[in-house]
Amino acid sequence: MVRRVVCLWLALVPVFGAGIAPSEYKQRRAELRKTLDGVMVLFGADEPEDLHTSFFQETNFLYLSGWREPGAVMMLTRDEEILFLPPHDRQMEIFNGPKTAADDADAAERSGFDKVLPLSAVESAYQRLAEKSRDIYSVPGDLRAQKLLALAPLHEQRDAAKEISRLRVIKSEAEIEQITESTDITVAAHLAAWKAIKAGMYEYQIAATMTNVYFQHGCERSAYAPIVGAGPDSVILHYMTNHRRMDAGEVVLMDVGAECSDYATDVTRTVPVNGKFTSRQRELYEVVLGAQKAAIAAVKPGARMRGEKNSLQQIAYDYINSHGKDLHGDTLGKYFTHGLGHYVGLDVHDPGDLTWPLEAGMVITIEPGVYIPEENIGIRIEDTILVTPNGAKLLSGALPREPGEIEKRIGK
Ligand SMILES: [Mn+2]
Repeated sequence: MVRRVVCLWLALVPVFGAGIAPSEYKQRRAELRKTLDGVMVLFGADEPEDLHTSFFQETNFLYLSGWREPGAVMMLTRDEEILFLPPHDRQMEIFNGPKTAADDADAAERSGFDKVLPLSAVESAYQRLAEKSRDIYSVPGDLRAQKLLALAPLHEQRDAAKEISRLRVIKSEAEIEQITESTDITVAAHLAAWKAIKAGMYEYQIAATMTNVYFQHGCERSAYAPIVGAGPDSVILHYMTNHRRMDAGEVVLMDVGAECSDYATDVTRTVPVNGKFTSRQRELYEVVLGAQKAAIAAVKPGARMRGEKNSLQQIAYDYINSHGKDLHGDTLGKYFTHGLGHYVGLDVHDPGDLTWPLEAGMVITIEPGVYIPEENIGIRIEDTILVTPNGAKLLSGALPREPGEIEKRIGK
């Protein structure tokens, strides 16, 4: 009986998107390869030894390959693309399932790479490609890369992650579809939490309500550890303990987002535990909401998140600093203690320079906040937003932000 109920419910949820087509991964590599003055060496993630987590591919490697098996290496030049795979380890495969090796007949077809070689060929291939190369691109701080690079010193070293971020920052249609899906499911998670919230519940119960929604939808993990903080916990920016009882008269800040089909989203709402903001909470809430609206209104191609006079960061700060006061009559700007936003994609904090001018196809968050420990009130409102040719599309816009609308839905 229980099983039937669950199945019925699942039948009502949206069907997963098609994911990223193999041809798109190949096209991404082709775009990147055109820009290279040498060889790029990338190391994929290894099988984790920590049993807390299953295998997840490193995101630059994933972006360029879609390859989901551990221990792989990739080399890219203008003329060549090679994937290196570890040999079969039958003992490991008993535990972790069958894997692909370079000598499997279908290795090239499965990977979409022109050439697939065994891991043992990495050094010789690198020396051959480095000989013809001006620059070597690798991810700074990757020890495996450093060891390999020592085989061909005297080359110009360049940051592979930076080069790849120029591509990653502009999302394709398929990527926008995936982020939209993660966001839709996350909005459903927030709404489920709102319905459940009541005084006396524990923060972890709200976190569990939310993660349950997206795991039931088949999302593979949280895009970041869920943050559910009430009262004094609401002022801690990355509070992840989620272990305190929530009481009437407090606000609860929920910064929770899913990762579905590899793509993240990032959504925060702050609501009253007993369904009604105090007048002080509402006053502060309106300041943060006003700042968010002012910043979102300024989102368009050419605008900048940071680094110039009229940046979105400055617009939000100026709004907060010119509206409302603390208990001592001081302005509120000093309580906005973090950046206004970041790129979102395969990573919740997707790579890219926040001083770059915005372009259509970028996905960002706008998340002003005010945190006043003295009053045990922390308020953050965060939406995931697509930059369009004319402005902004709130991908998480289906989740209410107006305080009156929120009050109508808490605990109901
Ligand atoms: Mn965020």
